[in-house]
Amino acid sequence: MRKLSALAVGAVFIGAGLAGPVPSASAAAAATCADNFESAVAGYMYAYDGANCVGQLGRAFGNDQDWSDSASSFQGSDTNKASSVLNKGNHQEVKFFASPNTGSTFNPHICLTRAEGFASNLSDDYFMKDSVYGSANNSISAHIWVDRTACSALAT
Ligand SMILES: [Ca+2]
Ligand SMILES: [Ca+2]
Repeated sequence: MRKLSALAVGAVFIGAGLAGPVPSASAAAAATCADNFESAVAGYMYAYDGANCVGQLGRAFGNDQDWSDSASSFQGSDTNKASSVLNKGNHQEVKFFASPNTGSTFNPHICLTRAEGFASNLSDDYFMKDSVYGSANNSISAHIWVDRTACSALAT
C-alpha cells in the first residue's frame, strides 16, 4: 500500500514535469517535416492532414487539378484538408490552388519551392500572401507543377 502510493505520487510528479513550461517545444520535437523530407521519394510532392507532416493524405509525381474528384493522386475527402506540404520534386515548384483548377478563372494560389522543401504548418500561409484570400490551411483543392515564374505567392 505504501509502495503504491509512492508510485502514484511519482506518476503525478512526472506528469506535472511533462506538462511544464514548454509543451509546444516538446510537441515540435516529436513531429517535424525534416525526416519526412529525408525519406520522401525524389520527384514527388506530398500533402499531410496534420501540421509537421503528420497524417499523409497522398503523394504525386504529376498534377492533380481536383483533389475532390475520384481520379489521380488526391481524391474525395483529401480536398480542403492539407495542413502541411512537401516538395521533393526534381525540377519544379508546386503550385497549390484554393479551388479545383479549371484554368479559365482566377484561382488563388500559393507555391512551395524545391528550395523551401516543406511548409510544416499552412496556418502561417495565406493564398496570394493576402488574408483576403483566406488561409491555405485546410483549403487546398488542386496542385500543378510549375516554373518559379508562374508563382506570385510562396509558402514559407
Ligand atoms: Ca488538416
Ligand atoms: Ca484528384
